[in-house]
Amino acid sequence: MSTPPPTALTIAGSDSGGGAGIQADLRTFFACGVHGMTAVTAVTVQNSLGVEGFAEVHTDVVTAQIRAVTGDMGASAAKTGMLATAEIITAVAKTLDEVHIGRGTETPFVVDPVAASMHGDPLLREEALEAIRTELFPRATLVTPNLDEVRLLTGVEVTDAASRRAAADALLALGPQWVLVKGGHLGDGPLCVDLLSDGTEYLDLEGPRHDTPHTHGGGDTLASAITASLAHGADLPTAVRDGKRFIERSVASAYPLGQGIGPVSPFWRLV
Ligand code: PXL
Repeated sequence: MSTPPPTALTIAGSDSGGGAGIQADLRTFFACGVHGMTAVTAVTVQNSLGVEGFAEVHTDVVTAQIRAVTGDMGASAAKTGMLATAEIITAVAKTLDEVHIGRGTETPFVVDPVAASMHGDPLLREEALEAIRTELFPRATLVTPNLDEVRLLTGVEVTDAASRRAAADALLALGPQWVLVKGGHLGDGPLCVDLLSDGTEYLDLEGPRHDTPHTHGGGDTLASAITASLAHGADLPTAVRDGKRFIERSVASAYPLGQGIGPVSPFWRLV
């Protein structure tokens, strides 16, 4: 017998193509030495060419999954991905309070506010944005929006360093402890700049931009790597730096698979 690794819970949707969503989270948790547990919120029908549709999981089943795993195995950290509807978001928020996960507890909670797939297919009903703002963000240790999600959530269009900072402040006003404004979708220069802030510190985190179309699951993999590092006990800025190193290598090792957008590879560490 061995000592159990730290545990991490992902509350997210299934990607039948295996590159994003729950599947990306589990690949990443595994590669980062964390035991992954899941509360599935929706089942998408998709491949590398796009999302054909999805079915939501009943809210009672979503919350029962969270209670079942946390009550028995405990969670060292948790994250959310695709939550699909306002009803699921409200039920998840209530249940996280009940099981003591999120801001004000000892268990860090990362919110990746997934709104659409890389192909632009919606993964969240429009009316659910308000539930993300009011129910999820105030409970989050960290939120990790990309620039499209920043615009949807705050109305701020990020085009430069000043608007990036304005976006961070607008997101912090919604109540998370930290925000990571991901700059990967901005421009095509050699660097991607993300801004990490808790309203006191504003840290520009630079990384190389890799010239690849195969970035399916990139956001999920970053948020999961950060969650895994938090599960190992890292402080928040350290976990974000760990996560960024992990996603850079995962993007550099991305592979073409199918006829569309291939997945990033969390397995770079194992080959
Ligand atoms: O990468 C965002 C994402 C999250 N969750 C699911 C997805 C996707 C993107 O396609 O399918 C289930």
